Amino acid sequence: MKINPATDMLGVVDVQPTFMPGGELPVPDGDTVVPTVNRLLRHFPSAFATQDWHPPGHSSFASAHPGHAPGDMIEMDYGPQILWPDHAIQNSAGASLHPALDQSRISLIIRKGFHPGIDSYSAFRENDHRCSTGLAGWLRARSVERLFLCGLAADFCVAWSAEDAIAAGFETIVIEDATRAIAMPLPGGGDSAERARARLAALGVRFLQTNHLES
Ligand code: VGL
Ligand code: ZN
Repeated sequence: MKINPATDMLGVVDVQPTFMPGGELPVPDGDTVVPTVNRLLRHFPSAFATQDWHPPGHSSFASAHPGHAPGDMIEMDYGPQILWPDHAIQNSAGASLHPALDQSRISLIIRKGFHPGIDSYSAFRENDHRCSTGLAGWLRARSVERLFLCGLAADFCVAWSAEDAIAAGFETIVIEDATRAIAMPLPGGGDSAERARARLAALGVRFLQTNHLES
């Protein structure tokens, strides 16, 4: 697939040490996406990144809900919420963008999850589905028609971003070898990675490998 620099954009989701082995919410092999994402970045004249950015005691942390453990599901006013280990704490080393990420073409960084009571997986809006990050407007102002997504985690922040990108009218492509999934087992069988992929495919999201892109 040929990249059109005028109308294509790359989004780099949550490439932060907190989501990598040794971090607080490690995605298996999460660190292995960094060189692939850097290779991808060379195809695009400009890109944006997201950064999970939680205050201490954030409501998505199991530690903020006595009696609960990471992986538990609770009901928030905006719907069901999976509880996570404390992660991506503002200003911690783990919350920085990965030091080996080539940021030379990243012109926008969207921080998400900073409201203490609302989690935010998607680059476009918070999990209450009300507060917008303004990303759709930024993309439209830059004449973007097609959005390529990579980063972590494939089944949460990348998947929710892809879903909102389609809803906002962007052609949406996930670069599969530049993502890794948490793959949490789910009640009823299967895991979050399989479910997310099927949900996205049904919405019209396409999946591609880095070596199928040319600039
Ligand atoms: C993420 C869970 C909690 C992600 C962020 O980046 O996919 N997942 N916060
Ligand atoms: Zn988070």
